[in-house]
Amino acid sequence: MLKSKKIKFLKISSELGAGTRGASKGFEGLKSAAEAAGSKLFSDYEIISIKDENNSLLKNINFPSAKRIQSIYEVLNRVKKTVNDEVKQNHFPLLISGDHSISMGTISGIKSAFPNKKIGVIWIDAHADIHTPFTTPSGNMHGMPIAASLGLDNFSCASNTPKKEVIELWNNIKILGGNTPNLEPKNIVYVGVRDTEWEEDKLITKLGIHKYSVDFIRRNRGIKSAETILKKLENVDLIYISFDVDVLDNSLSTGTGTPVPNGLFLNEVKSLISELSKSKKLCCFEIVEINPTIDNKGNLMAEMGLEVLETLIQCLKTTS
Ligand SMILES: [Mn+2]
Repeated sequence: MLKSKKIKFLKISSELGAGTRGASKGFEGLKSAAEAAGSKLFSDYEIISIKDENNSLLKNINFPSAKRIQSIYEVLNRVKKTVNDEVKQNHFPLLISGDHSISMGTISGIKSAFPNKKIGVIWIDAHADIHTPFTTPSGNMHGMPIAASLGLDNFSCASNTPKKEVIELWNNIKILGGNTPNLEPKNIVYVGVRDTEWEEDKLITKLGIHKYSVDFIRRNRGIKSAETILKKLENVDLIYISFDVDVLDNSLSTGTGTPVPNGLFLNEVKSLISELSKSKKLCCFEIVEINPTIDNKGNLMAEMGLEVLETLIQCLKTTS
């Protein structure tokens, strides 16, 4: 990113896409971690809050194959609009979101601001999040943002029959950023993905999405890994990094809904993200899935997240 850009925090406490409750407290967790560490992170930048619809959690689930899709759609529209406005003003939106379903709005916002630009996505996550309402075993929409951004249904692996209303809303989400899908498969890079389901594996193989394992990042370190990843994205115009804290090893990712063993260590993530952030194409960053309410090691997960954000901002400020 260029250091001339103004960083703006976007706070989104929506947790409707997750199966475990509590990701809405991610921002508060980070704030407490910052206070405890004497970090001025949250006083140095403007924070824009986006209204959530978490009160819909009190209502019944009408659509098991895409839980809370109506309320999520409302939040996604707000996220899209705010991200669109910020990137258009040449600001750098740094989203602190609840669950990962929000990234459907984030990517749509970038696309609607720059309809003719090619967007690249670096998806740093233990999960591939390429389910659809037709394939999901859980119905949790935080497992669907990549499929939505690609405009896919994955009918050939379908095992659910979503209701008409769900299909309509899903189709709207797929084109939230404009009339064409937000992303092309070749412009997505998965980092640290290690917990997928067969419906996802089939699609990833069919589409030939680039994948870099934990071992690859460990062997190549930050600089070489970042170089390889950015080379894959050399034809895109803009890059968005989506960082799900569950990419970290489960010894560190204590406060997140879906922890997975054999993940990255903190220094590996920090060094990768600091190298990636040197790209002038980087236009937006998002951190998701911090859930302090289930953290059995105090506020460790948020402390890890804070360190990553501090490192990122340090690099953003110095990249010219
Ligand atoms: Mn994940």
